[in-house]
Amino acid sequence: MIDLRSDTVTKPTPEMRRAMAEAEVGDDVYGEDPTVNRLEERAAEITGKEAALFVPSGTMGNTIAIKCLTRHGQEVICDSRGHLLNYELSMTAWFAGCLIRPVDTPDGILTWERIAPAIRPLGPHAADTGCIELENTHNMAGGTVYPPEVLRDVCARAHALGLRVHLDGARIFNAATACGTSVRELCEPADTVMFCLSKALGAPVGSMLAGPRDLIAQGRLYRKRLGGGMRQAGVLAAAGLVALEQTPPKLAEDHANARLLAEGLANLRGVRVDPAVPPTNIVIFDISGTGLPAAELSSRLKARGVLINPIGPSVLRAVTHYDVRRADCVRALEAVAAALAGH
Ligand code: TLP
Repeated sequence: MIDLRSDTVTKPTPEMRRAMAEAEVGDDVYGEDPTVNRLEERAAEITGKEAALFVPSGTMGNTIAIKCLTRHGQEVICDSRGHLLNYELSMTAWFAGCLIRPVDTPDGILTWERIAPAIRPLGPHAADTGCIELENTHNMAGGTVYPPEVLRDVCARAHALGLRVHLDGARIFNAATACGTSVRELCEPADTVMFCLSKALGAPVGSMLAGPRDLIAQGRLYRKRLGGGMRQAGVLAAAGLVALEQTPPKLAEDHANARLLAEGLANLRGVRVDPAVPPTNIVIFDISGTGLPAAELSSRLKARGVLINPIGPSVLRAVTHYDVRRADCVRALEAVAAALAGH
């Protein structure tokens, strides 16, 4: 099977498995797992923040960040296609007691011009804005990337109003690769950042939440409340450390493979790719011009050995990662062309 459903499907590399087997461990709830501690220090260093916290998932990282940055009853500004709003089972409401104020964008990029009208002061008819959330890269907009100057501008203007910014950087290493800059530069303007070890970086489990020391200490307690106290988690952190050192240089290849897929798809009649040139590893394509439902194409592809998920009635998402190579993408394109034949 050529699995393009997500970059979450990667299997740990032999180096990761070796590091996991040999990891030095302790009870992390007591702060005594040396491998987790090393991973947290490394994540803080890479993002340029005071401290970091190892969490089981990106969802838990975002959930804890929003809880730390808001008060019950506030609003969180977020792009309307954001992961926080659409794929985290309403955790912002469930755990932080906040409502998401969605903002439409053509490309997933929240500029200040788009954010400003959504900011609300507390009043008899409105809840106030608690924080702003940005997603970089933006998953459902097609792996789009914030220009670094937009990130800096949004955060500076938010801070001037006393508002803090959380960055959902699940794929921040992809963003840094696409911009030719460091992860640190992209994280610097935001107050907190979550990034995933288990997406494009290829570790089997885990995400990091980084930010100011006092906020991360508070986040550690929320992690425990959510059932995320992981004890001898060094076996997982060890794979994360390997992922951090070894995978970032390979991401450009995933991006080139995504471009190859996008160009091939755009050449098929009735298929539209959004955006036309995906900047990172996510290819969103619309097949409404073929008349075939996305779910039907997905099942036809499965029968041909290719997994691609529908994300709407006529839209599918293909994600490249280190377990699919260029030749696999060429085969996947052939499968799509064959599955669409006659449509
Ligand atoms: N994204 C998954 C699915 O949930 C859609 C995927 O296959 O892409 N932020 C962003 C931007 C994400 O893309 C994801 C996962 C998360 C947060 C949540 O991470 P996990 O799955 O570890 O909770």
